[in-house]
Amino acid sequence: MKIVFTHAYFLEQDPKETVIMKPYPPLGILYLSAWLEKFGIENEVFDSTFSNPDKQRQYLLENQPDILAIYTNLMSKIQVGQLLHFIRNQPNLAKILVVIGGPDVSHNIENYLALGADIVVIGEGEQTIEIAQTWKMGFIHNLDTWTDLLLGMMLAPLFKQIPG
Ligand code: B12
Repeated sequence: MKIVFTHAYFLEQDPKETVIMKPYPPLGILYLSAWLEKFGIENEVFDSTFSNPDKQRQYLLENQPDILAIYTNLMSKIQVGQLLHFIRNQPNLAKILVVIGGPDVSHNIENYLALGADIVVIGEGEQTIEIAQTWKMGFIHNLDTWTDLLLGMMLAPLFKQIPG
């Protein structure tokens, strides 16, 4: 199960910040990555800050994650939309489960779902990312019924014990 965390803030697209030059680490996805690692669940972080959209897309085509977990805020939402559009129009990325989180989702749930996100997470994402993994492993079949969600919440902690 390949899980990749990313965002869509590119320093090269932020002329102000290239002058100030105090870019910051994407804390939200780093917390989630550390959370999964704590339970032996391997994952990668593609930090887009010092990269560009083409390199990010090439990385996805080469690495083919099972789950792509994306941070979005009002500053990067356009680039996130473009990334989603790219993924949903790439036949060989069709099987990716896209999970979106961060401060901008709570006000734009329908938009992110319409852009092709599978799961939109409001608030802290630690538990949801575990459930997403349980789902992708095929132990629950969908997430639109309460019973499945409850099952996912019960099963997810079990999978923390199973390394890798
Ligand atoms: C610290 C902070 C900053 C720091 C940097 C934070 C960082 N390193 O990530 C600095 C000062 C650099 C900053 C800058 C800006 N910020 Co600011 N910032 C905050 C603040 C106060 C705390 C965020 C934080 O670090 N939390 C700790 C981390 C661990 O939590 P988190 O990021 O929320 O992540 C958790 C969840 O969101 C979720 N999650 C996050 N990502 C993902 C991804 C997935 C897939 C999933 C499932 C879950 C998930 O799970 C995470 C772990 O529990 C928030 C307000 C708040 N209380 O949240 C505003 C806030 C996020 N910032 C905001 C804004 C507007 C900005 C600026 C655009 C301001 C500006 N005009 O320049 C810039 C954006 C710069 C940019 N390039 O993106 C807004 C965002 C609003 C929106 N709709 O997007 C907020 C909400 C403040 C507000 N109320 O307006 N910010």
